[in-house]
Amino acid sequence: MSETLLAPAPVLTKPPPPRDGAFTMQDFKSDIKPIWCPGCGDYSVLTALAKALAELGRPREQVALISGIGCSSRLPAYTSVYGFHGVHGRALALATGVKLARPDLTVIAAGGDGDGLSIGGNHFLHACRRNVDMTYILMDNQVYGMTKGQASPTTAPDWCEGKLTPEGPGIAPVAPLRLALAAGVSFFARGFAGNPNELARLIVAGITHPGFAVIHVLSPCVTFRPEQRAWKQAVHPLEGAPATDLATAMARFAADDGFTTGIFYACAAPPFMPERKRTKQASDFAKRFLVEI
Ligand SMILES: Cc1ncc(C[n+]2csc(CCOP(=O)(O)OP(=O)(O)O)c2C)c(N)n1
Ligand code: SF4
Ligand SMILES: [Mg+2]
Repeated sequence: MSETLLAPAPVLTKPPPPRDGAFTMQDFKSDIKPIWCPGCGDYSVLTALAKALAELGRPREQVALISGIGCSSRLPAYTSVYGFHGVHGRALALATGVKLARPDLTVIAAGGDGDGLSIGGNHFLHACRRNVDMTYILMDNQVYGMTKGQASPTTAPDWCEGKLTPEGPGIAPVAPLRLALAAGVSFFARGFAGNPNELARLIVAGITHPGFAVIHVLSPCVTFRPEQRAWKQAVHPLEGAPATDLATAMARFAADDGFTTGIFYACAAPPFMPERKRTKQASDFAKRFLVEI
């Protein structure tokens, strides 16, 4: 990885897609070759996202993809939409700012379980209750992949392979669904990287939902959690239409084994979008940072 980091920035040569409204998945992928480990679930998340964007048919300059830090947070570099590879745990804070400043954009945040539920857990709670109209792709591999395999908030208490927790973390994992429902989320779906077509459908549903939509993706880390290859056999579809009331959604959580995929909850709640009067220009703000010498 270090060699790649030291390499000169690649020149983006990809021509813009035709403007006739017909996009393909390839139009939303960049020319940069992902450096994820072979077999990493994140490849399929990229494919599902590109497929979803092609289906939605929004020109790539009208979409912003914001991430934090982690293997999963490399996602923006591999797409052709506007991207911001931000600071660890701050994807949602950054995405909120982008959406409030540019409500015309389709704003998507993406990142890992460590990024979104550990250092960024506070932002996750407040994004759920604030209900800004954006979509969060939470790529969960139950480990800190990028920093070589430490336990994350979603790691099972008895996982003993992490060097920092040789006897296992020993505490109950965070359940993103329960956390999101308790914090007031208005849309929650779970997908599996190994089912990119279903995942693309869930991402489209999340983007078209008016409000904050969480797409919780089971995305295996084949390097530090090779046993997650068995997730393919464990996932199963949710039965029934999305719950529209909290009690039904909570009951679904109670019956959930963590491998159910589909839309758990979608309720109508007004998205947060303060009325803004643009009395100041960007240049007025820039003047405040001028240093006279
Ligand atoms: C402020 C700060 N603290 C810690 C780190 C080190 N760090 C980088 S990525 C990461 C965790 C990544 O885990 P996750 O978000 O689950 O992403 P994954 O690599 O598993 O996709 C950590 C702790 C950092 N970059 N910045
Ligand atoms: S370390 Fe894990 S999460 Fe990171 S690229 Fe490799 S397989 Fe994917
Ligand atoms: Mg992770």
